[in-house]
Amino acid sequence: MLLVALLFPVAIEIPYDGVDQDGDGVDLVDVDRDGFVGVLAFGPDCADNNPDVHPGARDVPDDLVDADCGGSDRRDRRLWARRR
Ligand SMILES: [Ca+2]
Ligand SMILES: [Ca+2]
Ligand SMILES: [Ca+2]
Repeated sequence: MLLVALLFPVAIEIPYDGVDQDGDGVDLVDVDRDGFVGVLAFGPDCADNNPDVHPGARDVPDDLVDADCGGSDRRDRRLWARRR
């Protein structure tokens, strides 16, 4: 297998460039493989390097991470009401 790997090196796939470098038939547009295409390929995944972040993911309030790609981190209204 090592000889085969040396004779036919697998090309490194460059995501979002519209070119299928590794010959699997498609350009790589879901780098973290969470099932959502990255925004750089006009998909909905706002963090295509983090499988925990995608539309529909649970957005933990006030952790400064927009986990559901809703545009901003969720705020815990009860917590903010208490602080006032
Ligand atoms: Ca590519
Ligand atoms: Ca993704
Ligand atoms: Ca993601």
